[in-house]
Amino acid sequence: MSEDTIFGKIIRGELPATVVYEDDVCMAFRDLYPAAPMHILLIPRKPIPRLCDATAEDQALLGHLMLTASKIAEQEGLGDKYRLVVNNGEGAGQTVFHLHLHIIGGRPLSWPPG
Ligand code: D5M
Repeated sequence: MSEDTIFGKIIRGELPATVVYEDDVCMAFRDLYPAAPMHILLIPRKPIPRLCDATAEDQALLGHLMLTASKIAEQEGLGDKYRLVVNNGEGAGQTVFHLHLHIIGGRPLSWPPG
């Protein structure tokens, strides 16, 4: 169950996190194992395990996440130099099965990613 993930525990305040943004729909906190000088995770409060589990009902929520990611990047001083990543499923490197956007920046970002 997605509610039982580490991120579900963070939402419920059962695990600590360095929160940088929150509203009724989502919250954002610093990644515990940063892959870059700036690495923030943005999650919906609704427990959607993977992006591919989202439905048409989640359209507004997904749009809100994208716009909020942009707002957080601005708030954190990343300007227009940042990357958003969603690892979908185990084969793509997803380890926590509660949908999350990685907001990564603060260093040059090469392409393609590994
Ligand atoms: O990304 C899952 C991310 O979650 C990965 O970058 C580490 C991070 N992580 C794991 N546990 C925590 C806690 N407790 N706080 C903050 N960040 C955490 P994925 O795309 O699933 O591989």
